[in-house]
Amino acid sequence: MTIATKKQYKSLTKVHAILYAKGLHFFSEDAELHCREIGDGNLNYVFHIKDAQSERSLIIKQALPYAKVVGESWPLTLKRATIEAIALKKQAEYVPTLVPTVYATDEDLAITVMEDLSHLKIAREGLIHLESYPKLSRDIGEYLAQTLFHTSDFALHPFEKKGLVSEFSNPELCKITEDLIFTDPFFDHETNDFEPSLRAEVEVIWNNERLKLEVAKLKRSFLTEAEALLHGDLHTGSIFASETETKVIDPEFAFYGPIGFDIGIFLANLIVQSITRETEARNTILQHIEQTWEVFSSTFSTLWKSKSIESYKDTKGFEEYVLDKIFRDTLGFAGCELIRRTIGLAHVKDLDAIVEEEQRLHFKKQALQVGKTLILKRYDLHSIDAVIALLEELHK
Ligand code: SR1
Ligand code: MG
Repeated sequence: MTIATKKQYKSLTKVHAILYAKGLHFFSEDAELHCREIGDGNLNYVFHIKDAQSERSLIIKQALPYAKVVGESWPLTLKRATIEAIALKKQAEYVPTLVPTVYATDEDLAITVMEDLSHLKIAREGLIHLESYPKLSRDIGEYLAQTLFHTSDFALHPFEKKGLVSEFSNPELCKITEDLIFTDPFFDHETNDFEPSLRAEVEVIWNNERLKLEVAKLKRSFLTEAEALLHGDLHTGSIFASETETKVIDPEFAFYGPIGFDIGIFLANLIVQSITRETEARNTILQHIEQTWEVFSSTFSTLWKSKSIESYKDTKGFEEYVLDKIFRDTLGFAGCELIRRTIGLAHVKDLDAIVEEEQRLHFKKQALQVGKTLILKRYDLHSIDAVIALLEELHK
């Protein structure tokens, strides 16, 4: 009789990672494997393993039992490795070319073994260095429409959809978002982090009851609206890109939430880029912002017409109502992301790496301003063009 025993979790070193890779039988027996730890995110180890001779390579990603960005004092569930792996597999059903292939998973060690994408660059890094990603917004618009439509009630039998809602229950990672995006930045909370020169602007936010009411509504949507399987953390650091390829990685925050959340997070990170750029380079980003929404909404609409199982799909006005709700949510969530990336715990390099202080503070103030406007005016901005006009206005 074989009794399956749980392996004891321990965090990998580079030597362990090589031994682990050898056990996968992905490389030949005599391969001489080289390993680099390349994780630059907030939460995990990422080992890049390569056989120099055959050029074969793979990634071993391991979740740590705490948040790397803070340290061991912030314990974090290892279940997020499983969530990430099952989310990648689910997304691959709809957008196989836009996500990395998962080769193996190991729940006890919180490991996901996957395709090596190191020939690509993290989009945030590339964008900061003004690299051009002509496919980025088309691919992300497509990714958003396909993954969000196909995992929603518009495409799935209610039993299947509710099964997925429960499979993707991710309370601890959701709590991070609830705190870091929707709560802490709007109060004088210890996790916040901002330059003393921004205090006046920050206090205006903390004292703005109208703004806080709108953020409370958005937080409530995030907490209660299980519309579709979200990536949950779709910022430009969760995307690998080149001129010809786009791959969305890192869905450890995946759960069932409001459709506009993924779109809003992505657009907010593009907006940060647009704020920091000069005219011509800025236009490229504004086009990406416009195109993301256009590709998302037109693809979602095509899927609605061709694949929706909803009895009311042909009822006049219903599709428009759904897309309009997604658009308003998108703007509101984008606003929250802009504010938290500027004054909350987890910042972005696009702003923080600007050495010249006056310039950096100027851009940060603009990010806060746009964030507030998107939240407060989300019912007055009637199209993505209105959002672009708002961003252009900043530079007049
Ligand atoms: C403690 S985790 C901080 C942030 O990093 C992740 O990428 C998420 O965006 C989270 O809010
Ligand atoms: Mg991440």
